[in-house]
Amino acid sequence: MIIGTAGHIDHGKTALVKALTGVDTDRLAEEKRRGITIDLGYAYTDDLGFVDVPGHERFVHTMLAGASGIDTALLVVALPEGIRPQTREHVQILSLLGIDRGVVALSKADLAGDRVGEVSAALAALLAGTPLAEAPMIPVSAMTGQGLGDLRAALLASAGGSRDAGGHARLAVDRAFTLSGAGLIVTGTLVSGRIGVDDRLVLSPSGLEVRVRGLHAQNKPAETAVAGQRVALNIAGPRLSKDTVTRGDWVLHPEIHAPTAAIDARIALLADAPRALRQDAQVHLHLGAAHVMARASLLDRERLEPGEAALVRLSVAQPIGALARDRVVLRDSGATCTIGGGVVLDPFPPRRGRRVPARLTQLLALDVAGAAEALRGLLAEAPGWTDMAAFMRARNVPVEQREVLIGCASAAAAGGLLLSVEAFESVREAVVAALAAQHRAAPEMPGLQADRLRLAIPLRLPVPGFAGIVAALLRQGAIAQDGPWLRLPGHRISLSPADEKVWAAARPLLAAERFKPPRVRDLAAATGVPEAAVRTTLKRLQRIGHVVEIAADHFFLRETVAEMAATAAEIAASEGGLTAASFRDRLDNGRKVAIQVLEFFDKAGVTVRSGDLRRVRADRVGVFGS
Ligand SMILES: Nc1nc2c(ncn2[C@@H]2O[C@H](COP(=O)(O)OP(=O)(O)O)[C@@H](O)[C@H]2O)c(=O)[nH]1
Ligand SMILES: [Mg+2]
Repeated sequence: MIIGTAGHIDHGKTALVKALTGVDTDRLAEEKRRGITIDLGYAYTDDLGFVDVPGHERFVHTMLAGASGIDTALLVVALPEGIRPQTREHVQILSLLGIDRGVVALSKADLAGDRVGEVSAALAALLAGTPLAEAPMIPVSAMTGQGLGDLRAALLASAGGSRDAGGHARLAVDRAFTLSGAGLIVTGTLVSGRIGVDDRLVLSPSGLEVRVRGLHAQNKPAETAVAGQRVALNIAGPRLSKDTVTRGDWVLHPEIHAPTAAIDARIALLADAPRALRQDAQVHLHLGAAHVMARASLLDRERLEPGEAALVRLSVAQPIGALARDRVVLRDSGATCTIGGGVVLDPFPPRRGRRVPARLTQLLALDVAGAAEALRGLLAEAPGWTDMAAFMRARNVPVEQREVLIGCASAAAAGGLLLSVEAFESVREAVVAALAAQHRAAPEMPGLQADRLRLAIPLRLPVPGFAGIVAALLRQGAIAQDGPWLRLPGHRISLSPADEKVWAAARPLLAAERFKPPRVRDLAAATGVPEAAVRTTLKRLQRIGHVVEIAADHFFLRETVAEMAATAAEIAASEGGLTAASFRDRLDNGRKVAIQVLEFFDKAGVTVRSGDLRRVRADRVGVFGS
């Protein structure tokens, strides 16, 4: 259990942590000299772990880095002073971070024990409606020891459920230092998963590789650490040094290393925020232990008034690590006050169409805690599909848990997409309808190639996704495939009566002099069919594989082209290469036609020419069939 202190400066936070643990967390010389906490301090007993934060208004960003990793808050309010500005601001921050467990210490009871009623009434009003509304209030004195036993008991009682140990490991770094003899140490809260000695992880957003040489969990040496613990990792890696790690970095599993420059979030503006949030306002964004400048673009309105909530795109100049359900806190551009915050809905949002109604509906569907529920809700909205890798990464779902999740959401997975059963069904219907229409319009054609088919259906699916769905439909037997052609299982190629007539007349003529067949003009003359009609018919016959146009208006039977390719291969094998002369001699078709055929073979990749000699590619020689 990690307890974070909160409250105005000088209200006795550090003194209470010391009274409870014996540890003085004000360890910096400057902290000693000025008598204030400047950086995060850490103290542990056997059963409690404390993150002590500064109360000074100038160090609220540090308080935020510490508070983002805690489970339980110890809100300290000095009885002589009562509620002060950072009492309010820290309460707001705890509330925005969703921290719903905590204890209020009414400190310095030795100085103003008679103010308990008054201060606790004011606090009850401040906390009303926040997640800490029910927190117990205990008068204490670090000086006399009054109430410390009760305080400790209340803190232990407020310990809650553990965090998500199922996801990939993700540690929010709040400190990095070197220790002589050990090397680089990073500390932070493990917000999900587990980390073990020898694990290979990534420092994010920099992407540097990290190997875990050793670790401490809750200040004790350990083999593994689990979500919810404060962890110190001794890490090593090429190019890794104290200067390459900063507060706000993540140490995480490579699978969830995906720095992002844009985050779609649900943001609430505090009721007492000084002003409305305008379109594209600059804000300080706090996420995990990170703190960066961001631009806030309102997605569903032009202005966000205090007390209201909106969908907001937060854009940052340098990509940061963020996942769905991460809490964010916003402070004003001058970093003088906390103005609001909320929860990340989509850490990998699309670049385009951020404000279209369908997109906003999707974002609302994602605004639930459970991954399966979010997936089901998302797929229930148009277009009914989403990218599987991005969804699973955003929700930190490891591969071995995906099948169950997909099942719980009643979704289908194909080609890297997740689809609702209805969406899959409507793609199937659209594919079948498009093929049926194609077969009706062009009965002489074998069907449609995959990309034409993809563009022929109303859903705009990405190429690999559509390929996956096609594969599934082929497995189901809903469609069939011939080479690159997709068709309905029952489709048989048929020529129109007019084409049938031309083909019947032309075919024997093409076969009679197969290596030097008549050209389109000669066929027209011989059959009495207009030249243009002969040409279109032959082009159609070429598409379905009956003939091949070797040169303009010069069609050969497909099986003849296959035969000529085999002949070329034979010559090349027996003579150690293929010349135009030997090819012409074998086919007896004259030098001009022989060369045209060879040049066609060059283009088709059947032959490769160097000077006067060609070689035949064994892997291509059969492309025209047998
Ligand atoms: N009389 C009295 N003084 C206290 C008590 N707790 C803290 N102080 C004093 O209040 C001042 C601020 O305490 P500190 O713990 O540094 O406050 P923080 O800024 O909230 O961490 C110090 O001078 C402490 O000695 C207490 O219970 N009784
Ligand atoms: Mg302090």
